[in-house]
Amino acid sequence: MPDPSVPVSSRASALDSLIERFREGKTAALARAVSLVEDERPGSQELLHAVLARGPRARRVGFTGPPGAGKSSLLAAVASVFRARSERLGVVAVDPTSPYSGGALLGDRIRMGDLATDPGIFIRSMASRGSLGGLATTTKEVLDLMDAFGFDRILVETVGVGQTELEITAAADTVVVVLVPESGDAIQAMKAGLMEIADVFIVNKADRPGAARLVKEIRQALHLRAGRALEDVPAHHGVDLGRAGREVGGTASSAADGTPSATAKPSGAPAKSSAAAAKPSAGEAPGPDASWDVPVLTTNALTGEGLPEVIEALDAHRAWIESSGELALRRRARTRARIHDVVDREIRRVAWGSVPVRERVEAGLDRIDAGEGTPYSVAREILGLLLR
Ligand SMILES: Nc1nc2c(ncn2[C@@H]2O[C@H](COP(=O)(O)OP(=O)(O)O)[C@@H](O)[C@H]2O)c(=O)[nH]1
Ligand SMILES: [Mg+2]
Repeated sequence: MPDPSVPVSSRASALDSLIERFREGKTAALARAVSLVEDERPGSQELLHAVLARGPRARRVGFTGPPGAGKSSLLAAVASVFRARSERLGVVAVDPTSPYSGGALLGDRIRMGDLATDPGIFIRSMASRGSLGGLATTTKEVLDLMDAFGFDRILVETVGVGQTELEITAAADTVVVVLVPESGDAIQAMKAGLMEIADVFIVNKADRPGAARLVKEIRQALHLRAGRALEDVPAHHGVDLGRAGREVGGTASSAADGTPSATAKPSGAPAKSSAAAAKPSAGEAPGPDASWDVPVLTTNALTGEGLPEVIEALDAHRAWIESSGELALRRRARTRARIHDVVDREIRRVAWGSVPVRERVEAGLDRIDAGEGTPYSVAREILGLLLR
């Protein structure tokens, strides 16, 4: 809602100068822009519109997995490698359980100490939406801001609690799922939907017992899934109905109540990249290399063991999504989901911010109490008012 105490003209000129400083690459302007978007303050949509026109460029890598798996440690290790390549990095940590503050990155000052003072890296931690998690639209908008600001790469950490974990596909081009021997077996990971979202699996804490067994289980589960998915794929590159249905289903369920359901595939989540799932759908030419074999790697984030293989896998996945057309598909799905999100958010704002609507709700409640209506009759009346 516009703040009536601030004259519109001065707000507009403040926004213009923010946009200008943002475009000049001033980090302070990025920080202000992020706050503006995060708090959904007046001007945030104009700001996003102004800076996003250029389209996405950054390489977005998401790390997800259970708390304590070593996501932050791995992210820090990976970040150091990319910094050594002179890449400019944006980092977003979404964790409802860790009280991140100021420059205290990712819950561990010591490991990230060097990075926290590096001007080539911009770090922001954000809250997830509600106790069930889920990436807030504003979080995805912050990633877009970082992209527009010109970072070469954006690293995102989300803690694996239900929807947040799966929704990382809506934010990242490459999804790294981090598990540890203690986090359970591959069947659990399969049930949690992790096989669908992982582009790279990492079994971290390889120094602990059970790492090799977990790697083997994950590989078996991936094969199982690829085999099963293959049965759904019609011959001769026909229409992949299974995939089309999933996409429509996910979108419909998120549009219906404004919140993605816990069971649905995250809205806009691109079809994932096992050999079978990457089969081209209707109208697409098969890419030069239409399949991606999800690597299952082991690391020790504390010693850096396995890190070169992780970097290699990230680079290989990048090359694959670019050459196969998968990146374009993922970006398109992401943009579609964003349009839905913004429309949903605006409809809610318009509906529940309207005084006549709120009055109708109260009047409707009185009628329901008097036995003269139901929530449905009142809702119909309100919709009639809004759509008039
Ligand atoms: N033994 C061992 N400990 C690790 C490893 N990676 C991370 N840790 C430790 O596990 C704990 C959780 O790590 P953190 O990166 O904060 O996990 P996150 O919650 O997934 O971000 C920290 O105490 C780390 O030092 C590893 O490879 N081996
Ligand atoms: Mg962490």
